[in-house]
Amino acid sequence: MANQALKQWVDSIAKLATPDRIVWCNGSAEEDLALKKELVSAGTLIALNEKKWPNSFLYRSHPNDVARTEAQTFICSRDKADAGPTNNWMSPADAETRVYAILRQAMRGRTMYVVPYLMGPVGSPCSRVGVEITDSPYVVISMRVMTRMGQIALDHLGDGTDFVRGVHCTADLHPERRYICHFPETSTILSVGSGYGGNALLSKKCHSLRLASVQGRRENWLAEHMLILGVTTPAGHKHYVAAAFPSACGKTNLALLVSALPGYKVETVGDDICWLHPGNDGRLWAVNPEAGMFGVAPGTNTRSNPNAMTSVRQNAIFTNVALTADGSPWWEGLDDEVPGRLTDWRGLGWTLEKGEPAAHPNARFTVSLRECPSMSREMDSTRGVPISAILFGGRRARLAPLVYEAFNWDHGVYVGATMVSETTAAANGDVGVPRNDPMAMLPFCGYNMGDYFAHWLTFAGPKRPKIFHVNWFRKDNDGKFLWPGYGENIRVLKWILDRVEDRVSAIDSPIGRLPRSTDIDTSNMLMPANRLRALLDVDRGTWLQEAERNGAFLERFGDRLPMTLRREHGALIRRLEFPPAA
Ligand code: SAT
Ligand code: MN
Repeated sequence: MANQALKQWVDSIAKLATPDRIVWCNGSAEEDLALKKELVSAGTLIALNEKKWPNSFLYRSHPNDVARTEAQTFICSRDKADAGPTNNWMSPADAETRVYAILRQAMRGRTMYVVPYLMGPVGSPCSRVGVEITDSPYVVISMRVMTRMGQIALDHLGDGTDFVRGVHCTADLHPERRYICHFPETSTILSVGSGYGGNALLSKKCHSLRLASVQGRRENWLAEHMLILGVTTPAGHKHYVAAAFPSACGKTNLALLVSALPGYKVETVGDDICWLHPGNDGRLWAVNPEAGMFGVAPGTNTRSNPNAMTSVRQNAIFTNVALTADGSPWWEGLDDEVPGRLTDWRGLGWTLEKGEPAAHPNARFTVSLRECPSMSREMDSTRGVPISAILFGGRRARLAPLVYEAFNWDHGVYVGATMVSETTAAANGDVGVPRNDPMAMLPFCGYNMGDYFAHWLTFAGPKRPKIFHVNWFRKDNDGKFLWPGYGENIRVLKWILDRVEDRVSAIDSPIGRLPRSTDIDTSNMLMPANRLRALLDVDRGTWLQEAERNGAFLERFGDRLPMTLRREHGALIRRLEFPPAA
């Protein structure tokens, strides 16, 4: 082992956690296979029907450990004000004391895996190295899918000292002894007491969003909770779009979209995380730091997301889905027919009469993007892809129209900063409650979000992407979705790209620029004119209430809230109160 800084750090953690064995992971197929065999014989992993689902496995997490736990997630900056009002904060010393107490001898009798990983394309100046120490072999096999893992990362690091240090220990999984702590000043993560998703795969939210957002602020780039997709138009023009939606709001579905409009082709660069760098040409360039998808299973099927279904046909790891008698994975919304008998996500017998879902609502599939038919070759591009449009959006049963365009960059940042979405099963807590989730980064921004908004505002410039807000989730008075979503969302992307190419005009409204209803291509779909009007409707009264509520949210940032956003807020209220005569 050549890298002394890495070796010393691993030694220090080994001294603390006292594992029986230390394994340095190289990321090879043999290593992966051996781990899976071990996990299967221990009963931790269930091999699925080899004929139907080759090299695929089911993993069940502890029933109290099924989603990110935001209440136990901490930013441990030296100064509390740097974590800001939307993060939980703990002092670095306090966090170390608490977590070290749990880590002490916690790996006795266990194996400690050292997992080097690279976030971003091989050879890219944007890419970053992390090393995760973990006692969970499930984490190791997942990291191999989600990142470029092993020797590749050590090669990138060389004898450098600039790498994110992540320690993960399953410990006793007791929710009261669960801590996900981030130390932005030392690029360190300490995560104990959870083996699930974003709590345990430290490359994902902990490194690529919380720590990377801090690093991006220092180095003039942005780490965002965004998918990246490419669209080729019938005229052969290629555009890239980045879109921020909260967890479990359809990022993977949009990223893997199969166009319902002939002539449009969508390719996938990323489905969750995007690192945006300003290029010398004035444009913003995006790389996907990840290599795999950790997608929500329930609701995924051959109609809603055919590319995801093809992706998971082999080499997939399923977590907390149900199991059929023939060893296939199953989840709500997979097909119209519900099997009479299943084994549910906890491993218990299940029948429909139980009245409970068989798969956990936050059940996931983990699969390499290389399995995805729509994967873009640009995923490995060292400079990334140039972004033409940024989309913000959430789940809004009411209020937000299908799509609108921000007037300019500053207004777009305001639109992102005042995003609201109904909560989902991706995090512990109530589901369906509207909450402010700026840029879909509320749970993932590693510093004061007031400073984060200011950082966003510095990216204004003539060649920057246009900013839009979309909402696929608007409902009518009977609670039925007004918009079909999924592959039909290309119709909204079409309008967005027409705006980018200056091919279509828009109508100014108080909240932004709206499409004329005739400019949304509804060919070959059932879309009565009154439903489209309802989808594009802006009700000034409810928007004023919304603005008031957003004003209170923004005030939480006090003097860290940029003046520009205060001004945008005031301007929105004036436009709503005194709309220009039509
Ligand atoms: O559990 S994860 O944070 O990885 C998934 C999500 O919530 O987006
Ligand atoms: Mn996510």
